[in-house]
Amino acid sequence: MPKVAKGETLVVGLGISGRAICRHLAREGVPFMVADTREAPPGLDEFRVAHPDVVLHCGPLAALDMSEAQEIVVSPGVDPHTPGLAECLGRCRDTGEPLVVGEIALFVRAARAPIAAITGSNAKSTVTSLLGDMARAAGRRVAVGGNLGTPALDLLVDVPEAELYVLELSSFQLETTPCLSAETVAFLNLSEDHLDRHGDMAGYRAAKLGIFRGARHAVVNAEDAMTWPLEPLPALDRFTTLPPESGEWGIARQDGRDWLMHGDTALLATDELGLAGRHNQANALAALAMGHHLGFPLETMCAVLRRFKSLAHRSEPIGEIGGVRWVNDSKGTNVGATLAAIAGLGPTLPGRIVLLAGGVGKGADFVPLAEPMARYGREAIVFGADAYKLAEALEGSVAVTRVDDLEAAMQHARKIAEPGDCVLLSPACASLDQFPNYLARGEAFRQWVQQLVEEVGHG
Ligand code: UMA
Ligand code: ADP
Repeated sequence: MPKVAKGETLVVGLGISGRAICRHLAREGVPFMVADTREAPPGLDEFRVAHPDVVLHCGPLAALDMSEAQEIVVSPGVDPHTPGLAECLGRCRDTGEPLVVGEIALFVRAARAPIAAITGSNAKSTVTSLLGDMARAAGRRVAVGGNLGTPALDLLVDVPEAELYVLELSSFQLETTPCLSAETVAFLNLSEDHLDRHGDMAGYRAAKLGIFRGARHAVVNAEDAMTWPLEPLPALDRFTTLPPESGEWGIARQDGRDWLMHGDTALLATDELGLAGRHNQANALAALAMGHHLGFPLETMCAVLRRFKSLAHRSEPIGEIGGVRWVNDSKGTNVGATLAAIAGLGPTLPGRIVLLAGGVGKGADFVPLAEPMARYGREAIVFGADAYKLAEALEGSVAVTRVDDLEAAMQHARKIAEPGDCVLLSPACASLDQFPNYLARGEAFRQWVQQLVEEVGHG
């Protein structure tokens, strides 16, 4: 049986974070070997060039003897309960720390600047990017990454003089972080996702609650008790889309306009925000609360909120044709995200929503979409692997049309949408039955709409 040599660290996974972990260990002079459950992991060639002398084990982890490993650092896509690893889960190193950890545990050990960390089922990337921009505008040397893109460990060398790290963290990353010790954290919302990995909502929430370990300040969603910490923290802020109670960050109506508020203080009228929809107003409040704790001036943060446009594929306006707005929310890959997009955009429209949804539903229950679609929807056009499940959940609440694919859905939407309406691609599903990923799905939508805009423009 192949064996991890005594005193060596084992890196599990050769994806984006696995390769970043290898680079970090090499920089630190820590001896390590690598295992990947796949016979031909994607980063193989790059790995061989970068670490020609490092041993690589491909195949089942249970076929590797880990009994003398110094530490085991797992990639987020690998379930620590996998046979082989599971047996190591209860074990500790001689430092008292758990034997099995993830990339973020190594990052916490090495980072020399405060960490601001963001988790939640949805809106993580938006809030992470907003806070990163606010930090930059406030003159801080900031490094932004994590689940969002650049692996956290690479930030240590990419931005060597960083004064602040802003990290988007997934439940997978938090599950293997014994103590994050962040200066400020946000737990934005919790809705069904990744249940195949975490088993149930309780397991999924427990992983995300890891963000609070050692935190000095936290921002939670006043309307979602699942985001609240189980233990008291040194300081806590709450955001809500309702009028705020004292000290809360919320939204209130004054002089006929809605305002982002901190307690009684009006900060910015919501119609001045670069981002669309009520859900993004909540995201703006979460970023403001974190930035305020970090000492960024409110005026500076509001200036960022005025100019910050949506990230691509997140409630992203693509074009307007004959008074109909076309919005790309391809990143809406679960029911919670699509609910937020419908309920967020619905009240801001003169017309109604034509929803394009479908793909791989990951076993989710689509019934929660029925009520907001009854309130704001004109029609749901469903496609892809789980079209019939979506149709079943929505029929009776809103008109439903089943088509084969996204292109047929767009063609039908073009026929039935009325001026003032919004055609919203927010699939509530993964894209993998018909596209390589959500980006490709969003790009297909964008190209089709842009072509149509040109055709109409040219008469
Ligand atoms: N895998 C194996 N065997 C292995 C290692 C990986 O089968 O030994 C599989 C995993 O099951 C998974 C895939 O390979 O299907 C990728 O897993 P990984 O751990 O190698 O992933 P990385 O390439 O390191 O990318 C990870 C994050 N991916 C996951 O958490 C699955 C990326 O988030 C993140 O950007 C990157 O680290 C840098 O931090 C992506 C993601 O989908 C965007 N995240 C999930 C989400 O946002 O919902 C959590
Ligand atoms: P994440 O990184 O958590 O996936 P993103 O910022 O990429 O988050 O947004 C993903 C999707 O989440 C968007 O397409 C949108 O539909 C949805 N979303 C945005 N804001 C919210 C919110 N406040 N609550 C719930 N869903 C949201």
